[in-house]
Amino acid sequence: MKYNHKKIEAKWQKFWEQKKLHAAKDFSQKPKYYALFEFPYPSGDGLHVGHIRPYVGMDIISRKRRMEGYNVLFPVGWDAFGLPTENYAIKTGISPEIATKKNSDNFRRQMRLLGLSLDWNREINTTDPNYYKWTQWMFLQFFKHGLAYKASVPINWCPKDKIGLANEEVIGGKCERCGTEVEQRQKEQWMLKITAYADKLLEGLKDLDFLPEIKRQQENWIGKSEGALIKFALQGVTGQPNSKHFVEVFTTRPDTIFGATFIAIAPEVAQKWIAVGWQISTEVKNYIAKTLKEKSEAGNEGVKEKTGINIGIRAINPANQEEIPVWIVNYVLGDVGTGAIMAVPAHDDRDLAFAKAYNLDVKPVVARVGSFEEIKDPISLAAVMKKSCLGSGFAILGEGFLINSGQFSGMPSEKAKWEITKAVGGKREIKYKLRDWVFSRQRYWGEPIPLIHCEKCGYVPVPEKNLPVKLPKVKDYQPRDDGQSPLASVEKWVKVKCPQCKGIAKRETDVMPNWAGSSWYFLRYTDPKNKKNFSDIKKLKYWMPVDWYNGGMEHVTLHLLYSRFWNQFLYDIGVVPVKEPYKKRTAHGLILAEGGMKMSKSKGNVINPDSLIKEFGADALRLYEMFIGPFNQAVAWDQRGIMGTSRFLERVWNLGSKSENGKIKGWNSLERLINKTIKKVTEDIESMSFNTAVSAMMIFVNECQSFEKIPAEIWEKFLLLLAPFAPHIAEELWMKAGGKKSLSQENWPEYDKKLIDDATIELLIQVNGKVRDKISVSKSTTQAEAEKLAFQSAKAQPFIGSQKPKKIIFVPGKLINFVV
Ligand code: ANZ
Ligand code: ZN
Repeated sequence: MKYNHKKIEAKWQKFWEQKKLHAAKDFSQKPKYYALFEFPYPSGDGLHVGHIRPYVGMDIISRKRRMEGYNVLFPVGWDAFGLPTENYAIKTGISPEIATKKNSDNFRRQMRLLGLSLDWNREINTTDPNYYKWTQWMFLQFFKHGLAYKASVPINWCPKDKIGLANEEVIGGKCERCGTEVEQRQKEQWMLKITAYADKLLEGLKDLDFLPEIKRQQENWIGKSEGALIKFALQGVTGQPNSKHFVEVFTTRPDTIFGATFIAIAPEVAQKWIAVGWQISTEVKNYIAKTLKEKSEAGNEGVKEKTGINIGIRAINPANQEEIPVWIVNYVLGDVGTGAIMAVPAHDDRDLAFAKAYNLDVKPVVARVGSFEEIKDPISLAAVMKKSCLGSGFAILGEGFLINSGQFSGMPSEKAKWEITKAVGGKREIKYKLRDWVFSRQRYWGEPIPLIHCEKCGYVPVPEKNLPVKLPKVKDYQPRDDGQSPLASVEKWVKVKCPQCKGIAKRETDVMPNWAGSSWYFLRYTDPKNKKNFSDIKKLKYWMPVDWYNGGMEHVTLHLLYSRFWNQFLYDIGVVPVKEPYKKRTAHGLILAEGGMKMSKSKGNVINPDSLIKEFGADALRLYEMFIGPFNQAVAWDQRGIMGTSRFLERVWNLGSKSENGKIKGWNSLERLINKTIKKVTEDIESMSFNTAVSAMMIFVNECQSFEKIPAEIWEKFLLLLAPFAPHIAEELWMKAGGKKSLSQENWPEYDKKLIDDATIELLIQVNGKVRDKISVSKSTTQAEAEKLAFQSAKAQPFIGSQKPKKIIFVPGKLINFVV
């Protein structure tokens, strides 16, 4: 019988669903396992082959876990609020609800065709009022705990999309979505105070099993740095009494203070000085004006060339009382730290570049050595400094031992940081790069922020019993030219009574950003239909945390951080049972178009899975997605690849008829191979080395080609291994081989350690009892292999001769002796 993927795949998909084989059971004798991938945004274009990669990866994990005896939760849903659907509504007039329904129907259909072992009873949709009721409820908890506040903030404004963008959504000064140049605008926005959780988010990372790269990116994003605020007295200020003037700098390297050769302040700071009456020359004033203009034009990218001007004021270094000049420069930011720095050209690249351009002093004060011994005498110190990269234009970065630093010379720099801070009367200070989360959009397709504004009472929460605040129907989805949400035009909806004083009040018309619903969706899967709560605490206790979460690298600093913050907050107010939502987080690489370009609709190089499934089958597609390359790396699509996996499956199919009970010739070597394959596939799945797992299975199948018959016992083990990767064909062949249960109810195969021990040993080659050669071989080398090797041995072969030996004695793992 020919391999008919269409028939087989439809048959098993129906079977799994009818028998509810992939449904997660709340509470069970079995241990639980929660496997998760990032739920998709249901776009109008349907799935493309890049989406599928993480889905299949996590499906393999889930299927393996079921076979290992776990009660698995493997859910899916739709992250459906957001711009593309809204822009589609603006263009076509089709309501976002209708478009979302159509798109998610299509995604669901495609995911079913792939044979993903999802629990379809737990499907969720962030735009369903029964879902966003709880997103709103959670927002109110933030509000009640003082973590949601309104502030006027400079925002990145996309003039085309008419939307405020988070910093993360601005790429190279342009809107991430449409590529339009982003403007800066001052706007009232709702903010979530994620900065209050900066330390908890850092601390929490320590015990998590996240890829090191993921941890590093989150740490950098939070950007904790410990430094000091240090005051420098000023001299030569005119227009104000001289005595009390000083400038305060923020530095992460107070240990380098003896190397400070000038003070650099931002033009914004200089402006403040002028505002309080300092007299500054016209030349300097012109420089300030010019620089401020330049800075605003350069936007987020910052200025290209460093410029500055010496303003004639002098600062006294509190460490050694030396006078150093004060400069206004364009590379110090007005809104970071104090807007003023002590510049240490020898140890900071930016300061060095500037000092070179303006001919300022460079004074090294830290030697990069592992111990003070290395620089104790002047000669070795000179040698160390000569080797430093200063000469070639790079600052000396990092820790070391202090030199040229008065009584601190010889001290390790880490220690010197705080000793010097103390000595100069500075203040130790912790700073973060993390900023609060802009949490409102002036658009339509999002969760309405459930607040009411009353002239008398201020912002008042919508009472819980009135949640959800549903999105009203509108005729026009276009944002208004005044920058307000289209909701602002729905007067009947906006006008409400104040819940507190019953006076006339107005609803908030901003909606939440598209990161809101995805910040807690993993909680909802544990109890998706609950009407009384976002989830039953008992179910949360049973299922949480997520055991394995896979997602994109591009979400590491946004969604992953936001959702950890969200969960930590819910934990703190006692409504979720675990501090950290995800135990383990991995990431997949992108799939690029043939030739290595990014797949995109505009380039017309997107590959849709529908036709591939039709032609080659879901199993072949799944297998190719896993075989295409290392899971965590970007790889280019190659149509020949899927033809290859499809041919492989045909070969597997044909092998099915070779399986036979009982022992057969050559069984030993095949038995060893299947055990090795079990070990390889078992371990490779755990490290997401799916590609090498597939190639191990290919090696096994190749080996089988040379056998007339295959022992049923071995064949069945192979099918168990194949099941997570190509589940349909595996089920069909399993049934044909006499299997009674679905493979998901069978046990994951184990390997026999004795049969795969691959330690190498020295094998003696003897001829008539005399050792003629020693070769290192694997411990499991068979007699046949050993004979072959002996004949290849240049040392032993002449003694064996070409005649057939009278007798061959083989002691596995020790020796082979030819009697000639
Ligand atoms: C002296 C120094 C010596 C510094 C040295 C660095 C190296 P991170 O670590 O990124 O937080 N800085 C402070 N405020 C600044 C501002 N408003 N604009 C531009 N740069 C500013 O950076 C902290 C360092 O960035 C601070 O430590 C300061 O330079 C600079 F060998 O002070 B440092
Ligand atoms: Zn009121």
